[in-house]
Amino acid sequence: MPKNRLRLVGALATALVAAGLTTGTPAQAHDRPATLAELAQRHGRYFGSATDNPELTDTAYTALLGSEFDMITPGNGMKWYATEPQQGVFDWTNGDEIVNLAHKNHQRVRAHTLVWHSQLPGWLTGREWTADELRAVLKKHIQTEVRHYRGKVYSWDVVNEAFNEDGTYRETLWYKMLGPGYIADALRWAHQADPHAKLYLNDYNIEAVGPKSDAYYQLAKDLQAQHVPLDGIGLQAHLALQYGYPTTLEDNLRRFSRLGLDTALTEVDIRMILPATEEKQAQQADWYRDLTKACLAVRRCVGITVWDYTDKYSWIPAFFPGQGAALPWDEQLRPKPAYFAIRDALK
Ligand code: 9MR
Repeated sequence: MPKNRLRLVGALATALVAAGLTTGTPAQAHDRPATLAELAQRHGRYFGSATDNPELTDTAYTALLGSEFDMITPGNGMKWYATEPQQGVFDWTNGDEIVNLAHKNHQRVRAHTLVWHSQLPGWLTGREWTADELRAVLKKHIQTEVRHYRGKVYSWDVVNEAFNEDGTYRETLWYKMLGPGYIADALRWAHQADPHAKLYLNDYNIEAVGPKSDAYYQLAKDLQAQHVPLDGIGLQAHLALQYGYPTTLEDNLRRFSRLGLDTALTEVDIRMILPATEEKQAQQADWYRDLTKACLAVRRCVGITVWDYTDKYSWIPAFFPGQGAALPWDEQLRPKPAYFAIRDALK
């Protein structure tokens, strides 16, 4: 290129940079809208998303996952079937992939989940155990997994979905063989393996005050009285427009706060019967706004996680045929009214 042409190109580049018109200039970085994570951080909260390993090849998806959120939950990668597929043989591939990605993006991890009745490997459910055998299997699983992720995750959902709707204990393999004490044992074992991880009990349909959330309230008090390490209660918040908004959510969060416990909305989605009309999307947006405000109103509600962020990867359509559109971004990764309502509430 002749010298004067070069000079002209140089001058043009300087002018563009001064006008903030090239990508990556400070002016433009300043103008980009704050992410949900940044908005939540102004309140001392996080805003998270679940994700799952098969989705991580979708680069448009991972771009938003890596930028908009500051907390990540593996939707499946840390569950028992994935992490201990044969007895005593541990596989960290899926969990590690998500933890490494999160850390690369400066995100923390809500780890999920150690003790559950679902997604257990065949070797565990396919035979009978004595109580002593089962207790040893459970302890080894918890301690090996928690030790593996020690120092790498913010929290653990130690026990998931332990109660029935009426507040009685769910008759899981664990409860039937070990009695209700399996919950305290699990918390103690997890605490030994990583004394810094926040330990949670996590369940759905406990957003409102009612028999099921009452059961957690009572259990939390009992565990505290026995000095069992418990840091928080996770309210999954898989809501559905057709069942109504849990109007006592804020009161419910507050009563757990008063026990000195953290709370979090851990698996938020708000499904609807399809088609997703404008009216239903507007109502959904109101609910997202309201639940965000409820968390912000209660000091110990530490953050909100959506159960993946886009309808493209939602679990809902497969589990509730004819329902869906539950998340703040649509299947094309375009933000929906719900996304703008969350921003609103965080501003
Ligand atoms: O998102 C998970 C989905 O991919 C699995 O197929 C499903 C199997 O039960 O589990 C989903 O996650 C669940 C979570 O682990 C616990 N709370 C309910 C969630 C939705 O089912």
